[in-house]
Amino acid sequence: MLIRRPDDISSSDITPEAVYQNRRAFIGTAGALALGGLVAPSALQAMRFDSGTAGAFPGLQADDKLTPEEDATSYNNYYEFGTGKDEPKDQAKNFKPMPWTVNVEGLVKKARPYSFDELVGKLPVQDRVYRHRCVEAWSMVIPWQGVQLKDVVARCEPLPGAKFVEFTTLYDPRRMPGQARAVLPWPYKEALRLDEANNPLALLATGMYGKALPNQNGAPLKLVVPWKYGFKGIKAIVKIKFTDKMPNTTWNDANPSEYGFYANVNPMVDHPRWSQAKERRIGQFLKIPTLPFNGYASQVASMYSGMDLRKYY
Ligand SMILES: Nc1nc2c(c(=O)[nH]1)N[C@H]1C(S)=C(S)[C@@H](COP(=O)(O)O)O[C@H]1N2
Ligand SMILES: [Mo]
Repeated sequence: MLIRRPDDISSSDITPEAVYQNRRAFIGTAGALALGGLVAPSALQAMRFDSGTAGAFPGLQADDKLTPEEDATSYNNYYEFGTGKDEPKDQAKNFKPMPWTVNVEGLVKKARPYSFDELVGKLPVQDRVYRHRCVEAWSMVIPWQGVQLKDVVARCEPLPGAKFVEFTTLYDPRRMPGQARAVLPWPYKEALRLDEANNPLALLATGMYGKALPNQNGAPLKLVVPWKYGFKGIKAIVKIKFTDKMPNTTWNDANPSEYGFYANVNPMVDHPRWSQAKERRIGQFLKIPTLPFNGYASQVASMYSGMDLRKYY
């Protein structure tokens, strides 16, 4: 017998049942938190906020709820530790992120290695609750801690000719077992235009949910650019290089017709194999509409004015 659903809900709006059943257990406390109008202090007490109001989190929508920490730390994309969503948590559990060195290279005043502390230490710590939209059409809402990328850029002292910033993940198959398989061209690389890197929304995250960044989320340093698809958010960064030419990026190299350099969230431009008009919010039942620039249009759209966003996807 058919199970009847309200007529106004089409089946494509409904999260596949197995996924829903899997997630149900975690929806409880944190999932019930509404972040639109106010931030419930109890569940976020471990966090420090910029100004203590939800207004500090532009881009959040009235219905957005914080994703349960358990979901954000157990449903991951991190192919260096396996291609299954549940694999990074397990396969990265013995990874030692410290000590950590980041090589700053290219068009900078002085190219040199920076220790983790030299790179991000003593910069103002940011607490930001951001929407996170994976190109695979699922999404989360995550409280990050980190530093503004623009502060790190300034610390690196780029030369006037620098127009792009390229980021590279650690390549060490002994520490990252997924790199033994050629599922991607290693090491993972990502890049931004310099003006994108200097946008106040862009972070280098060092923590989430008030704790140090878990290994499976990219410890000790992960890029967070909330108006772009999740694959731009490169994990375990060991190199930052300033260039005058648009760098190659891993997903674009692997499949240029499916993954562009810009990767701005855009419900109007479908992935060749699926629609990007809606998203499955992890932990929620009904799919929700995807927003231009993931809800951050008023902060970022001007950087792309005059560009054809179908061509520069
Ligand atoms: N080095 C590296 N970074 C990566 C990935 C990866 O496989 N390797 N996956 C990307 C993708 S597709 C997404 S959606 C996000 C997931 O980040 P999260 O696990 O913190 O949510 O990381 C991105 N950064
Ligand atoms: Mo993703």
